[in-house]
Amino acid sequence: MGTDAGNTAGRAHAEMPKDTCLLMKPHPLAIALFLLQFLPLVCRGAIQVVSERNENEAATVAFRFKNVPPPAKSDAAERASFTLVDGERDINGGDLIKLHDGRLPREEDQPAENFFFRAGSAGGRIQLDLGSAIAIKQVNSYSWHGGTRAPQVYWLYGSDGGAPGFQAEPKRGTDPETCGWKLLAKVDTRPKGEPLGGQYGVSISDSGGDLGTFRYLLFDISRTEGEDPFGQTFYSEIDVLEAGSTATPVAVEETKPITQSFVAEGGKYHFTIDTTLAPDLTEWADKELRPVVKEWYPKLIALLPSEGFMPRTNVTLRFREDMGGTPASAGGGFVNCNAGWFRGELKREARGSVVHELVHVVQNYAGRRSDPTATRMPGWLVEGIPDYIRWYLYEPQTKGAEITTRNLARAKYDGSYRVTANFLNWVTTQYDPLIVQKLNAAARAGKYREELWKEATGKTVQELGEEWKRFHEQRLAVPAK
Ligand SMILES: [Ca+2]
Ligand SMILES: [Zn+2]
Repeated sequence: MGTDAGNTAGRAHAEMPKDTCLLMKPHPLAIALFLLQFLPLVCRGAIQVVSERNENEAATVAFRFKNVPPPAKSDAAERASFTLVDGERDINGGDLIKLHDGRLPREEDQPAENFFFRAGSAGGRIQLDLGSAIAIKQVNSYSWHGGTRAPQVYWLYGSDGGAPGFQAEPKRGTDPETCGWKLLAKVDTRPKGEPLGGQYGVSISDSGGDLGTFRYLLFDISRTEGEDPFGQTFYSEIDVLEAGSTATPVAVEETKPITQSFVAEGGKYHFTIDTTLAPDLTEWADKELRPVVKEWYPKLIALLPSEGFMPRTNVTLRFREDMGGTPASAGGGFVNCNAGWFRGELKREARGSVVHELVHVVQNYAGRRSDPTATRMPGWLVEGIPDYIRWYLYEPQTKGAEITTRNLARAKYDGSYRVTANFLNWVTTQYDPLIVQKLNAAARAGKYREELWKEATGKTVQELGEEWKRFHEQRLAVPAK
C-alpha cells in the first residue's frame, strides 16, 4: 500500500461549505455583526457543485449533460502541468495526460483512455500548476464506467502559491489548509442506494462570479468503495475554465454504425457485417466478403452434419481495432476480424480466414460447462478441421497446407492448423471420405474418443500419423528412418 486514506477517509460524505467567504475564525458576536453588514460587498457568493449522471443506457461518447457543460478543449487545464503528489497510478490505465488531452473514452470500460489510481489503494492527490495565477470561472471533471468506478469523490483545493509556508505538493498526511491552500469544494456524486455505474459530470463554480484567482489546484481523490480493490474512479477529463473565456467543447465524431445485412438460403440464415470501426473496409466487405459468407455458411453446415443439429441462424462479422496480433476469432454467433491484419491481407488470406472462423461457428462443440459428461475434443482437431475445409475445399488452388521439404521434419499429425489439415485430407483420401464428418459429429455431441479413428480406418491415430509422415517422406524422396 503506497498510500493511506489519511485525512480523507470518512470525509467523503461531508457537506460542502455553504459560504466560503469568511476569512476569520468565529468571533464574538459584535465582530460578526460588524462583518455581516459588509457581507454583500466582501463575499464572493457561494461555491456550487453541480453534478449529473447519465446512466449507462443514456451515456454517449459526447458526454452531454443538462447542467454540466460538455468537456472542453483548449481550456487552462490543457496547458497546465499535472503532478501526482500522492498515490500511485494504475498501469492498466492511462497517464495523467489523459486528464487534460481534450480527448474522451469511447466506451464505458476503456481503461487506457482514463486516469485512475492503483487497484486496492485508497486514492491520492493530483496537483495542477496553471503556470501563473489566473481567475478561474469553473473546474469541471468527467468520469465514465459501467460499475463502481464511475462516481467521483474528491476534495478540491486552490492556492495562488503566495501564502507564507506554502507547500506545493502536500502529501496525504498534511492538511492542505495548514500550508497555504484553500478548500474549495467537496465532491461526492455517489447516488444513495443505487448502482453507481454511468457517466458523471461535475462542475464547480461560484454563484457570485469567479471561483477565485489561483495558480495551483489540488485534487484529493478518494476511492468510491473499499469492498473490493476496484473502487478507483475512471477519470476521463478535468477542465479548468478561465474567467472570461469561452470553452470549446471537445469535438466528438459521432460514429454512425456501418452495417450491411443479408440473408442466405431464402432467408434461413441472417448475416451482418459491421465495419463501423473500419469504414475503409466497407466496400471490400460488400464486394468480396459478403458473397463468400453467403455461399459458404450454408455449405459448411451441409459439410458438417449431425443428428438433430440446429445451426445458428444469425451470424455477425465485426471488424475491430483491439485484437492485438490475432487475425480473426470466433465466439458464439460472432466472427471478429482484426481490421489492421485484414488491410494487409485483402488479396491473400482475408477471405479464407473468415471461412476458417465460420467453421468454428458451425462446429458448436459441446463444452463441459453446458454438459459435464462431454469429452474433450483435442485442440489440434478443433483447429485442424476448419483449416482442412479452408485449404482443401474452399481454396485448394492456393495449396496453402502442403507438406514440403521445409516443414516435413517438424510435421506431426497433431501439429494443428495446416499440418493437421493435410493429415485429415490424407486420411480422407486414403481411408475414409467421411472421417471429418464423423469426428465433428462426435465432438458436437460431446462424445469424441480416440477409438473413433480405429473404428473408421482400422488404425489408431498414431499409426495413421506415422503412415502419413512416411507417405510424405517418400513423396519428397527423403530416406525413411
Ligand atoms: Ca480539457
Ligand atoms: Zn481457429
